[in-house]
Amino acid sequence: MHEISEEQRFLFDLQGYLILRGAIDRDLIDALDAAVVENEAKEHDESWAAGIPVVNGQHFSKDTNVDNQIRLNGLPRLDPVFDQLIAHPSYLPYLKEFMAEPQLVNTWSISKYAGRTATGSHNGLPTEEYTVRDGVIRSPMLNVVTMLTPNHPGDGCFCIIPGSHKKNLNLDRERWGTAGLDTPGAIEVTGEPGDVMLFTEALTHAGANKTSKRRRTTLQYNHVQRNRASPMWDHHNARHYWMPPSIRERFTPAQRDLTRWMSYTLPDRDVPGAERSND
Ligand SMILES: O=C(O)CCC(=O)C(=O)O
Repeated sequence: MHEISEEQRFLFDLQGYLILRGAIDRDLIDALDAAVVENEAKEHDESWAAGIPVVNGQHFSKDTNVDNQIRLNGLPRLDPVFDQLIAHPSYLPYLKEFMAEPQLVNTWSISKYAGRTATGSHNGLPTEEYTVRDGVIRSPMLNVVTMLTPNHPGDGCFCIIPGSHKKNLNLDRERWGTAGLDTPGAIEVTGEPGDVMLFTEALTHAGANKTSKRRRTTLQYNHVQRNRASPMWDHHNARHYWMPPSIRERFTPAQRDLTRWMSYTLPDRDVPGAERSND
């Protein structure tokens, strides 16, 4: 198992991210990139997800509702080549070091084309949930970004505020929400195909303004700590968690709200890509 150095632990805690240069082999990067290009060019049958409450324009397998950008969601459903990044040995030791027991949640690609403007600053994890106790770093949500194309200045790179996972004040959203690199403290994360950035989701991040013409693509593989994925620690009871619509329809609005994740599941539907699991 790869040993995480003292400097890397220090830097991850100080900055909220680490960059692993040349982490993924070029052959795999090329295969992943080809799969993104192929899936961006294809029409996807989205009917399997119809009727799930949060499924709207932003949450399709292929999301084109933002100008000059294509986002693909749920990558292993789209092509088995994407499986190869799951638990990739170049970064798995870091997930274990900073999360203890990581579990993969969403996977998505983002390709930006000429004219894509800066995206909104956000963090997926409240800052108080990033902790260091007795020398142990814990980020219950940790995202891994793999660069498939050059991410050079002006390509619409990831834009982050180093150290913001420990910030005590918020910037005014109206004024700075989509200010990209003009946001106080923001820097652009640049690199080459095969470079990986891993960051605590408590870190404030966004996309910088794109001024170049070429396509820029990254893959995001997001992870949560096992305790956030409760069926993992309560596996002996997990089968009892979900209640079908026939039971939930008798619930009050407050009861339905408290169990609304149950509406987001696909209990008896076919999911595209699943047939490949028997290959
Ligand atoms: O690549 C970008 O524009 C940033 C993407 C981002 O913030 C995200 O996927 O959460």
